[in-house]
Amino acid sequence: MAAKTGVLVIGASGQIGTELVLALREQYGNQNVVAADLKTASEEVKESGPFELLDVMDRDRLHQLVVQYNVGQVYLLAALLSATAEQKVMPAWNLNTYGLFYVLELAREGLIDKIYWPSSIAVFGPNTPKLNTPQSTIAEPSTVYGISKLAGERWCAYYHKRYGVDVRSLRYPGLIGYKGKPGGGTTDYAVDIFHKAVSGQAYECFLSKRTRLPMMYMPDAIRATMSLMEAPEEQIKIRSSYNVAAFSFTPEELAIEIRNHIPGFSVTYKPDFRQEIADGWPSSLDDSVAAADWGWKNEFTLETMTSDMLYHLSAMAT
Ligand code: NAD
Ligand code: AKB
Repeated sequence: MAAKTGVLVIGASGQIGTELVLALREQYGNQNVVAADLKTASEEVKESGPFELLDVMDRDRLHQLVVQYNVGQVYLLAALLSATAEQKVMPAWNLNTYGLFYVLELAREGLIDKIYWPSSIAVFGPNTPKLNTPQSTIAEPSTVYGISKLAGERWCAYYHKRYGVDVRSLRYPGLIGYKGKPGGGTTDYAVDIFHKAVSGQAYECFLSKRTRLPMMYMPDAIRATMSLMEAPEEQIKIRSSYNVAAFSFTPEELAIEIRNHIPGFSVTYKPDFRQEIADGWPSSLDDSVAAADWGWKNEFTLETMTSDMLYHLSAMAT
């Protein structure tokens, strides 16, 4: 049987998809990587290869696209993130878990070969050790988003063990990038703050100044995702989801770092409901298992991420 060369990215118009589609197209060829989403994609994504409207909850349409494009790999990014999910509890649970089920079922039926599905630091909760959170530890999430991600992790491990499905996953920390806007998460402040800084405006932060969270720059997140997916199967020993880390900071530390480039930049703090979500998450992660299994190592630091973000956003503004 001919190899399945198609790659389908579901949720391609979001913060990660906007960048991941372009990286996958470089790797696998523009015409082989199909971007799909409920909403239209960036011009760069639409102009560089195929784009299809898709509601992942529509199983017939999902099946049709997989056959039409000879899809071997699916990257399932469609989800409702932590802050939005607290406002839309049942829709979030349904999308975040059934969307995954439908894709896992395609693999169980032999229609696709490999799945990438992101989990999150949100699987941890207030009882988890906060510093250097281990790969395996107490995970008692208190948000609908975290509960849905933890359930998803367990289903990934189950489908791998029971049916041999090649599903791979990372627990992303908060992701920071300049191409796509964040979509309703608790770590969104760390992107919004850059947009305000570059446009010469003050920023009102919805988390307190001393809330320390793990974060990662998007180029590292894309590299981690693609390395995980390309690693030989025998190296992938964790089939729930791998901790991956880069750096941690508080809003105050990020503001100080931005001020090294834009001295007059001002930030005020007005915590809202997202503070409680952030308070339940780790401050830093131990990613030594990912390092040992498939060679993960971040490249960007807080300092290099900040100067790169400011460079690109300033260039885009002129
Ligand atoms: P996002 O909200 O920016 O993008 C999600 C995309 O999914 C959107 O374009 C949306 O239109 C699409 N979508 C929603 N419902 C859909 C449906 N029914 N069918 C098809 N598409 C649908 O999210 P993101 O930041 O790009 O995150 C992608 C994945 O990574 C999610 O699973 C998220 O939980 C996970 N993650 C993200 C971060 C982060 O910091 N961005 C951190 C941890 C985990
Ligand atoms: C969110 O804040 O919801 C996401 C995440 C860490 O999963 N960025």
